[in-house]
Amino acid sequence: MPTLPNPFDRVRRLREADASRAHDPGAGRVPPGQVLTDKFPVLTYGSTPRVSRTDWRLQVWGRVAEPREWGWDAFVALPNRTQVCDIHCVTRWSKLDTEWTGIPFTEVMRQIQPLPGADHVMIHCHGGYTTNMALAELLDDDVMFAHTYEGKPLAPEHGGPMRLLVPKLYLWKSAKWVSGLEFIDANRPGFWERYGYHMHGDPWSEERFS
Ligand SMILES: Nc1nc2c(c(=O)[nH]1)N[C@H]1C(S)=C(S)[C@@H](COP(=O)(O)O)O[C@H]1N2
Ligand SMILES: [Mo]
Repeated sequence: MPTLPNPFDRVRRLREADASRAHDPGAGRVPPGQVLTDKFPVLTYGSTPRVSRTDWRLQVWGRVAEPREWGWDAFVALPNRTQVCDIHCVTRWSKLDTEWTGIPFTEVMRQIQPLPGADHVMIHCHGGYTTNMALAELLDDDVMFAHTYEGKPLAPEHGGPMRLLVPKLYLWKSAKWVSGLEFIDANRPGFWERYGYHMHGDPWSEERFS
C-alpha cells in the first residue's frame, strides 16, 4: 500500500488558506473565493482505479423497493443528453462552459423506487470513495452520469468510464468511477465530509467546511 497524505492535513491546509485570504465578491458566474482556470486539474485521493467498460457496474441498494444493477451496455442505452455547465472545486478553481454527455439522473430514477423517508443517497465509487447528497438535489435537471467530456470518452483520471456530475455543488460531490447509489433515510458523511468538508457544499454560499 502506498502511503497517502493524511486527509485531515489537507483540510487543515485549506482552512488556513481560507483564513488568510480576503474574499473577492466573485462576479456573475464565478462563486466567491474562486479563480477561473482553462486547465482541468485532476484531484483524486489515492490512485486512479482502472475500470473497463466491461467491469463497470452501477448498483442501487438500501432504502429502495427493489435493488437494481446495470452493466455498461444497458446503462448507456438509457436516454442521453449533452449539456454545457460550469464546475467549481473547493480548492478554489472554477471552469466555465464544460461540455458533458451522459445519462440524466432523473432518467435513472424512473427505474428506482425509493422507500418513504429515503431522502439521502450515499454515492459509492470503484476504489472506495463515497460522498453524500440529498435526493432532492440529485433530481436537479443538470445532474448526470457522464461518460463523455468535450466530445471524447471521459479520461480515467477524470472518472472514466463514468462519473457523476453535480454542477451546482463543489466538485468533490461529482463522484468519479461511480459504482453505487445507496438510498438512506438518515444523512451521513461520505469520505471528505468525514474529514471536515461540508455536508452540503454549495459554492455560492461557500459551504467548504463544516
Ligand atoms: N472516486 C472519486 N471521486 C472523486 C474524487 C476521488 O478522490 N475519488 N475526488 C473528488 C474531488 S475532491 C474533486 S475536486 C473532483 C475532481 O475531479 P477531476 O479530477 O475530474 O477534476 O472529483 C471528486 N470525485
Ligand atoms: Mo476537491
